[in-house]
Amino acid sequence: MSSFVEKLRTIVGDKGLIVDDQGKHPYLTDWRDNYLGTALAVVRPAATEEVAAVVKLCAAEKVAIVPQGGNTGMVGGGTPHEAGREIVLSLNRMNRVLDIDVIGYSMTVEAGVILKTIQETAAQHDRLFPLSLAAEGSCTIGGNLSTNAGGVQVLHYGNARQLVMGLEVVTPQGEIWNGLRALKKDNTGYDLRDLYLGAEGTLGIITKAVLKLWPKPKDVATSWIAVPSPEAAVELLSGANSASEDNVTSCELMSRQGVDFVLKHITGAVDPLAERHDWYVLLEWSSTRARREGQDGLREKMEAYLGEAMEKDLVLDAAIAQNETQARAFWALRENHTESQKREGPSIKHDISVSVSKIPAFMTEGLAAMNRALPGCRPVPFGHVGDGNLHFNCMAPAGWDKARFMAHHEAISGAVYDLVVGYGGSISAEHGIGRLKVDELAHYRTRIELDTMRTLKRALDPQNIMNPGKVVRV
Ligand code: FAD
Ligand code: 2HG
Ligand code: ZN
Repeated sequence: MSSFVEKLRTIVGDKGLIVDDQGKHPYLTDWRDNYLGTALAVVRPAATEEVAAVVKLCAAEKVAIVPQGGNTGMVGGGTPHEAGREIVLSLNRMNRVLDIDVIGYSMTVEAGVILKTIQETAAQHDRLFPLSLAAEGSCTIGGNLSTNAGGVQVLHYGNARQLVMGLEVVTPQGEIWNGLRALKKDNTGYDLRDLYLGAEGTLGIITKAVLKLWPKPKDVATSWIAVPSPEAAVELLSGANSASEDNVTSCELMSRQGVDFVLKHITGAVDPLAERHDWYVLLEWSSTRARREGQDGLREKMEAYLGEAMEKDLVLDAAIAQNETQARAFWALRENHTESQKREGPSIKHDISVSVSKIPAFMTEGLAAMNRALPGCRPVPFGHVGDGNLHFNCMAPAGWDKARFMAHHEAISGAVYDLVVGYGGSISAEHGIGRLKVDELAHYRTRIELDTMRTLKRALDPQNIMNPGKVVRV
């Protein structure tokens, strides 16, 4: 065993070190099975001081560090390279909720706490932590903050960046920055916190966070709606904002193709509507005001609104959940999109955004561009239409293997991204850059943007040991 690994063992103990191939394997590959890397060791510190000591050792020995949380990322940011002197630093043992301040609406947690645990802890105290995504049972808050994750409630509460007040970070030199402030206002110089949020582990390691909490909703209405087109979906959402008295918390668009994959691959999934339709919207309104006896609640208001929308031909058919079980079943149809596409076969993902009102035009042009790039491919556009964020995914023609499909990757993604940029949009709305989109970032961001990013990276991490080769090359 090398002396480097033995020094790691002195810091984190046997419990915090994985060196055998079988044990390391799950940490060396990504959720999408796109990458398989190597690492000298997987290191699992139990406390911030241990993280700092590991980073100091790596800095002295010039070993690179790949931080990892739940390893659910979509762009390979948490996976080590195929060759090189790297360790994976997993935060999964740092999984304690440290404090909940019910009066001050905040919670302090370690970086490795699973998102679902945070949601449940908040709920037990009659509070809400609104970050919500299909990977919530396995992703960690450190990963969420490092990717500035989005999810299904961004249009109301904002993305991860908006849900955090303070951070503790271990710098690439192994120093501990304690920025665990529960302050709503703090204009004391440059915002260091914002620098680390969304940095994908390239500038430092997030070890703790102070999160913002909200009042827990007391009245929720959820509907599964067939709409004639993406244009109708956008119009429906626009009207819903006032009809709901600004209580729209989710608005997700899906195509028939995506729903068909869920029905095919996910046991227990059921189409709530009798007839097939081309497009669907999952709309959710929620309010902190409880339903009152004898008064209309959100469900009745939503029913009235959808009735009016039907008369305007914005809605073809709809089902409103009558209880939580039904609402969960609607959500399962949406949340299982990613899993069912993985089971269906190879896919190329495009996590793009344009302004909400441009979604319909983008959809028409984008679908045509994809089909031109590879006739016979199976587009699966879906996602957070209320944020202008589509998962403009492209599945391989039926029966194709990954290698055959990937030969068309550049043509397909180039066509989609060129169009996105023409619309003033973004080539990564919520999943980040990781390793997958490093070249695309270099191509689509301006020289001054790239220079500024590189200047920051070089200043904070002059040895380039913090997740090198991810986000931006220096
Ligand atoms: P990891 O995958 O472990 O890491 C992600 C990145 O963060 C890597 O670059 C890693 O190096 C870095 N990192 C991790 N922890 C730290 C830390 N403590 N300090 C510094 N850097 C760190 N994403 C969305 O935005 N919206 C969605 O709706 C969504 N839905 C998903 C659904 C499914 C089924 C799956 C599989 C993924 C989905 N994702 C979604 C992507 C993914 O869940 C998010 O990116 C999530 O935030 C990653 O968290 P993680 O703990 O798994 O991070
Ligand atoms: C979602 O919104 C995730 O479900 C994953 O961001 C999207 O599978 C995808 O492309
Ligand atoms: Zn998403």
